[in-house]
Amino acid sequence: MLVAAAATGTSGPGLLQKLGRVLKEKAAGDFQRVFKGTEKTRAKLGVVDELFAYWTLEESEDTLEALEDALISADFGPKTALKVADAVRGRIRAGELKSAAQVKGALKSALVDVLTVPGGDLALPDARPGVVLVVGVNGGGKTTTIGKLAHKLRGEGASVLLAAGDTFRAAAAEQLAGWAERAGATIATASSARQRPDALMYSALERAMKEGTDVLICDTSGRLHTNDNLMQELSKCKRALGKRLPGAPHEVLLVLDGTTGLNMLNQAREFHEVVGLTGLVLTKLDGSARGGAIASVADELRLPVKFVGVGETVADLQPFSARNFVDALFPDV
Ligand SMILES: Nc1nc2c(ncn2[C@@H]2O[C@H](COP(=O)(O)OP(=O)(O)OP(=O)(O)O)[C@@H](O)[C@H]2O)c(=O)[nH]1
Ligand SMILES: [Mg+2]
Repeated sequence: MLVAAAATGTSGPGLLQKLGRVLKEKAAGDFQRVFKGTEKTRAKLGVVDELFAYWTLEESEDTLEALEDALISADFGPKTALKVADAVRGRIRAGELKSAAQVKGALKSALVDVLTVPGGDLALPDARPGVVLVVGVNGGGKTTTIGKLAHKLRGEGASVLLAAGDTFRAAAAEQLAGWAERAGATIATASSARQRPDALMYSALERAMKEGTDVLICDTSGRLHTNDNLMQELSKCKRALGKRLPGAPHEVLLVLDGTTGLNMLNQAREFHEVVGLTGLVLTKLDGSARGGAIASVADELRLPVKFVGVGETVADLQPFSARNFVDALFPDV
């Protein structure tokens, strides 16, 4: 009866804190979706297996250079590619790796290390409401991600309120309302055409607190990270939430379009500087051969990837597992 209990505000303590972990455990068996969703990036990296097929200890330096190039061509970024190649090089020199299979294993674990940043689960506080602010450039997949996430949280018995903070695009609130209906969440929309998004979020949070809602998720308009005014607006939204509830928002998630490639690093840097991100969501991985770029963002900004989007259905939002991601990109043949 968790659903009813949560809806009436009587769910037991700890529900919110557990949600992130529960979502991850449930998705652990969903490797196939991640595998399918990384098809294009994997194809791009197919050359790595060819390199290993001809690997010899004597010529390992050439292979490592070719490996670095292969990672760069799949958008891993020069710094990350070098870091990974160096980690493998160090282990070859230490005499730890003697076969191509061992070198491949070392490559994979170096990548898992790069992609593993502490705090990868959705982190919500013990007391409700947990507040999640979702930001990113235009069309990256923010609203879709919010809908999928709301669906998952409702499935775990949490009550969810969605704040239609995209007051810029006319159809945005309707799109979010569609997701709210499908997910069984409620929605808070602007009280007038002139209401600013920070004011809207402040009052949505007030409502969530009054109604005993477990999780408030705030949508925002897409904006370019180079547009100062719009970035400042985002900062205001964050402040408004914190003013109403100290500590809120508990999560500030940046949605990155998986087809963007390495330019996502600049986006992430700017958004992080202005609003202080707590995590990343990588969407549209299914349509991209450039998924490797996320490794650079995680590595250089030390931000955890929390979810990946590998398709348009609800089940296609997956809690991120570095191990699964790397296994999907470099399957053992
Ligand atoms: N294939 C695929 N499509 C996705 C994924 N996530 C989102 N999309 C699609 O990307 C398009 C844009 O998604 P939205 O959620 O509207 O993006 P947004 O960031 O809210 O866009 P704005 O509000 O205009 O900035 C939609 O057609 C989604 O269905 C994904 O993981 N895979
Ligand atoms: Mg949107």
